Amino acid sequence: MRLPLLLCLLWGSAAAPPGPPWLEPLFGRLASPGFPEDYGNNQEQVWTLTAPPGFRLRLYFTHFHLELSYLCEYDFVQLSAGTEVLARLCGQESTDTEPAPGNQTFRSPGQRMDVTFRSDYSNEKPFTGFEAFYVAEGEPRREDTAWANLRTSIYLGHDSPYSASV
Ligand SMILES: [Ca+2]
Repeated sequence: MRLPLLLCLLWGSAAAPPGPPWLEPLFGRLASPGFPEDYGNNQEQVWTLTAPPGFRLRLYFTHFHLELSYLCEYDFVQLSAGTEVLARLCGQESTDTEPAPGNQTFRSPGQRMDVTFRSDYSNEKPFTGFEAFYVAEGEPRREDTAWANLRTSIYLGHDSPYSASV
């Protein structure tokens, strides 16, 4: 009597979905404090975004209006992955030394992206800050690899060792 019951329990546990589901949101919105109102002085906010394993993050801005300063020293939005700085943005439109995001899309090199907003102690005039959206997307490199493998096997044709079993 005991053995069938044990087998049933084992079967039940094997059929259960492996591991907990991913708890981080797959998309979301970020905005400067008080948006769409002007942001205050001496603000600092950090968002740590994490995509599920095998995914990375794509982020784009729908609004960007920060104080412009040389090399974005005063107010900025910085995108980073750990210690790697991906972009430091300020102003409203890009200059030679200060990038603004415009219609650019930013991608994290891995699962993680940190977004930092900072404002210094003063503003020449009111600035409305920023609004951005992010989404986790599949790692394109894996698709590239799969496609490359497929092309290789097609190219090899009858000489391919894989075609022998077909
Ligand atoms: Ca400022």
